[in-house]
Amino acid sequence: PFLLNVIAHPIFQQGEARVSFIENHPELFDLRKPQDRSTRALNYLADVIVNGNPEVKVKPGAKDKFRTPVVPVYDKYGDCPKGNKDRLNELGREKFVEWVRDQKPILYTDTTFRDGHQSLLATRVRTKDLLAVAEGFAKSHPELFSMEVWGGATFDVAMRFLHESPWTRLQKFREAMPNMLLQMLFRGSNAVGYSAYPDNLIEKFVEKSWENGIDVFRIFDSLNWVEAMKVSIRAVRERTNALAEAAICYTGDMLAPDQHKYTLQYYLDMARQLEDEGAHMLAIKDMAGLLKPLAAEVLVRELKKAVSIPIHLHTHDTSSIQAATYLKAVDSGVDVIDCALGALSGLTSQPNFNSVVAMLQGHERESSINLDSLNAYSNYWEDVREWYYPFESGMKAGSAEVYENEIPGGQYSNLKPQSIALGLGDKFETLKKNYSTVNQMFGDIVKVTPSSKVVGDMALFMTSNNLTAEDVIKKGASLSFPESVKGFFKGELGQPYGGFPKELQEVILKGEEPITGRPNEKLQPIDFDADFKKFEEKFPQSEGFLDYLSYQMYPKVYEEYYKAVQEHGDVSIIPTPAFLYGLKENEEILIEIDEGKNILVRLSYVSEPDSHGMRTVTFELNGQSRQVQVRDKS
Ligand code: 3PY
Ligand code: ZN
Repeated sequence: PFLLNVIAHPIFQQGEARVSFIENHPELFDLRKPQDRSTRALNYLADVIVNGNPEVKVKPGAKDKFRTPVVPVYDKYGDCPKGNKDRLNELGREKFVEWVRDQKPILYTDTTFRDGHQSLLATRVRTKDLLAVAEGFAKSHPELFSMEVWGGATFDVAMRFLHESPWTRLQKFREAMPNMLLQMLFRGSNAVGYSAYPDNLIEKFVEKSWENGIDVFRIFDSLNWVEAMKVSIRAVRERTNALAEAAICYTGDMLAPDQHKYTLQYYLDMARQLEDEGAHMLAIKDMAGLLKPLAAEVLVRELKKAVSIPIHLHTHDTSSIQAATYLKAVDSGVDVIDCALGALSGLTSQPNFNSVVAMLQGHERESSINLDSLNAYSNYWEDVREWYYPFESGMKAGSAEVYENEIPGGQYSNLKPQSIALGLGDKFETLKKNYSTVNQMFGDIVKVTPSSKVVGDMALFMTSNNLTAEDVIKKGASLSFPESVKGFFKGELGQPYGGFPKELQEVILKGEEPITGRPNEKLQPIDFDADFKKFEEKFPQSEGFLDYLSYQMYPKVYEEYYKAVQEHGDVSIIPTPAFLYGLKENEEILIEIDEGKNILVRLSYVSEPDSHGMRTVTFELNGQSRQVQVRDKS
């Protein structure tokens, strides 16, 4: 096959093949046959046509008319205007951070590519749909502080549900947006996962994320435990030229008269510690949207006095009043705010970028942002969002209940499908109440991934077993608690502020001793050379070291992803409606199987199952008939 690859190559056919030709064309060593890509794409499509996409839990054909999203026009061949990535390169980190702090106009981070769809569409938006507007957006909005594009749940969802490489996604963003600061959400000692990893893996992950495109690392700890954030902050400072933006997670209501735990003083102390640890910027991470306007006014004003690094505010609009929070924060001197483009904003996502820009027109800190252009991009997302309708949370209006249940925006959109999958669909109200009960049982903790998952798992457990808080203590000895809950009380996510509630801890651990130090400390450092070699033996067709890091984060998910890629090739090339819903008879799509190389696929006919349960799916591929046999699993 290698020789065939060489002979078939256009340059070889032009008679220009020399020794260096082979060296310069590593793709020749891709010994899979060239037609494999289209064959595998057809196999995948045939399977979805016959059996549906297993992730899409709606009736086939429930909705089969979609508008075609329009990508706003931009100059594809024109130069890319300079942005803050260029500024960071020119000024270096210290001077760049001063520049941010000294800016009077408010700066924006666009979260559409990460938190926006994580919080509204269960993180399901595919690279193809993001990439379609990446370059145009970067060319039209170089004035933004940053684009949040990676990390959080995007890493595992890309592999788990979309069968895409998160690393390839990042590399493509980097290429499409060379002028923009690309930002990621980093869960400190949990990286992009749900458990603690060895320190040297955290360091390696930071290094490789930077090498592949990340400029701003927003680092948090799910219990606000600064001790657990130090390794990541140091790794960003010492191994990269990126910015370490350390976050304080905001919870509860700072101004409530009965708030004695998460007080203004608590946040100021934490912010000072993070600055002392070397953070270049400070984030206020209001993951559930609990920071009310009056609290924001005080918090930002006092933080500005307490630290000298710029302050970046992140919130979720679950209550629907967070634009007011931004107005107060802007008045109090916040440096950067996070918004999502109109059509992917609001509710459990960020406040509406377009409307916030309009809100600040005439304000002394107004930035010049082209609102018409933002609206055009929002219209693109309005149409794309329709494709993903099975992943909508069902929430239709803002809710003040969030002040009670404190469910983070990114988790809310997942909790509903999770509860439906467990047969608890009609108990969603009880589940939300239990979420808040569990928080009190756990001693009122910070709830953000992964600690929020522990609270969610316990709430699901209590809801499905009809347990009250008293039942848990009384019947605890005979209950088999979720693994994540046991791990949490063992100290595997670190130490919560104020410690664990002792009685519940004893009930849950059933005599096992918890740890009190950093969980990562106990983990053996990885011998990368030896371990990577083993990985390559196990996964000979992997994409190398970056895939190895994915495997380290999520061994099982990676293994499944690897199998899927072996079977169906790169499914990220398939247009989203076909990826999710297959094709209807006579429907035609264009698939770019290689750069600039398209195939035209039309579904002709699906046969009835034969006596072995196999159906024949007949396509036309570039006008030629192709048949695929698929087992009907129904
Ligand atoms: C994540 O960690 O995925 C989050 O979005 C937390 O807010
Ligand atoms: Zn968020």
